[in-house]
Amino acid sequence: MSEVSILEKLRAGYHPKLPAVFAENGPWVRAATGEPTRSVADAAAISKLFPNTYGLPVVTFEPDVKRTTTALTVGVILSGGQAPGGHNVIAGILDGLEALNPDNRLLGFLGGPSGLIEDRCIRIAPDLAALYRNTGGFDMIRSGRTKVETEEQFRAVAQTCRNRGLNALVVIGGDDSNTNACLLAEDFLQNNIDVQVIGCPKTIDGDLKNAQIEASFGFATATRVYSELIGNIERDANSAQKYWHFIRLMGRSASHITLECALQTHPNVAVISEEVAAEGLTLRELAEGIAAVVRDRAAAGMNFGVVLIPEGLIEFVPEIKTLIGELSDLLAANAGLFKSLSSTDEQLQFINSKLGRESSQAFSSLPHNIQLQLLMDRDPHGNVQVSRIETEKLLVDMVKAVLREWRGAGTYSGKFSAQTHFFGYEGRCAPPCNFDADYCYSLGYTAAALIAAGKTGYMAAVRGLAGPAAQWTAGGVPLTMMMNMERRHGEDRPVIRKALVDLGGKPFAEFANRRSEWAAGNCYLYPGPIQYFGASELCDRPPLTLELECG
Ligand code: FBP
Repeated sequence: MSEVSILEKLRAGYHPKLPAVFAENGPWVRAATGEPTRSVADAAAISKLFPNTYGLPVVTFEPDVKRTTTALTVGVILSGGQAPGGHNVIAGILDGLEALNPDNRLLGFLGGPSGLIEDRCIRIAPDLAALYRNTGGFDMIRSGRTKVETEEQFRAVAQTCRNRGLNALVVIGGDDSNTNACLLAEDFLQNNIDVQVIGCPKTIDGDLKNAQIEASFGFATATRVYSELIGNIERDANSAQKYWHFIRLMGRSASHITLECALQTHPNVAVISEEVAAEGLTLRELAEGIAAVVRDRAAAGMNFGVVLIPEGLIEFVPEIKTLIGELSDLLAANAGLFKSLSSTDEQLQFINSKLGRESSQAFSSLPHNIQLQLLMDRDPHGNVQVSRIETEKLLVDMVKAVLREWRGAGTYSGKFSAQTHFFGYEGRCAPPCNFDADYCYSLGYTAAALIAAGKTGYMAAVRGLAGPAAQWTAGGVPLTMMMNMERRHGEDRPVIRKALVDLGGKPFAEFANRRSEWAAGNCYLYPGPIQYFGASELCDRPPLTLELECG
């Protein structure tokens, strides 16, 4: 990193804000504990699988006296997709550990969990961290999606911990990576390996949240980047008045990103997958709903508009959800045979011969490219890779078909010319906004304090996020508390439950109240780029959905 931009140079001097308990006491805090906890569901199965880490109490930090702690070696990994602020989590861990004891050492394992399995790491010293403070990306130690799964991999990780003399490991990741962190914590306790495991909630998708974890980091920055781009496109649409823009937004299964961006930009249509599932809409009904907005705007002389589509939409359309479930089980059970089929035609034939009647019909109704996209490899955690399914193109084609029918029937006479976009990677490595820079640094500091308190099997938790950082509180939430059983790779497995958009919650209610006005008019909002310097109301604001959720 020889040359840096002016923004990076100035931004390096930003001092992230910490919750008062740390701002006033440094990492010398006392862990106050509450009652034993239960998993969000499937308590019997989860408690059996996690006999040592199940039922731990929630931890809240309170001020304590300064004391000397023994020197520790701590490892850290970044796991899964990039999210703005990861480097600040590492900086927070480093500064927390340094303050506790200058002899503490932090090791960064390279390329995610595989770095841990293969024992590849670097020392993260203050001069290295200085190059990455307040920057986006995960390039300091990179990331990866390998899952620690087999007995051999668990033993390899244990061996790495021994080789490096680790006392603790921090896993910075999403729901699947933190599930893995919990499995590691349990495995270490079962095998008398004295290594604590702490998780940190990362993902732009915003789906790693619950009653205790208010937000995952990265969501605030990524949605600001997408909202800037959407606002720019809205202004272009309103200037040229000739295109409908169909914009697919990253976010995996949940529609949190789409909902947040809709609240920030007021598009004409925003599809929320969770609502599609709740109403049991078919793809055809969904297309008809969008086409109706196109038709009504055309009747008012507006042959243009903006539609937001969540990346994971297709998984929520009931007939496609059943199909995806069947496909995933089929592909898991016949992986070798499927791979040996040399042409895509043979693969499609094989799949069609194995699917049940309804799924086979749903599969046949899809265009060829979408069929192939649904057959692509699942990620190491068994998820369909929805970022590779071009739902925005599918919807444009379906809306076109509906409008063609309506034109034939004499109920539509407008023009429909569509542009498609996919925003995802554009936002994942943006320099963190103040909210993420502060939140991430606080999470890292909290992880260091949890390690000093001797905790394992916990996720670092910083709360009160809708208020100013000085009023935030810090502590830890047992990872088992967030778990339930889900079907993955054809088997029931313990996983941290993903948070979907709550259709009874305030953010969705706000959107539902306003959407017909946005559909009919041009109520576009242009949020512009993230501001790193200037008025607090511009720079420090948390996401709108978080403000609405936390009052
Ligand atoms: P995680 O934070 O859950 O790892 O995923 C973030 C994400 O950006 C998703 O929104 C998206 O579907 C996926 O990663 C894309 O994966 P990849 O980086 O492998 O293309």
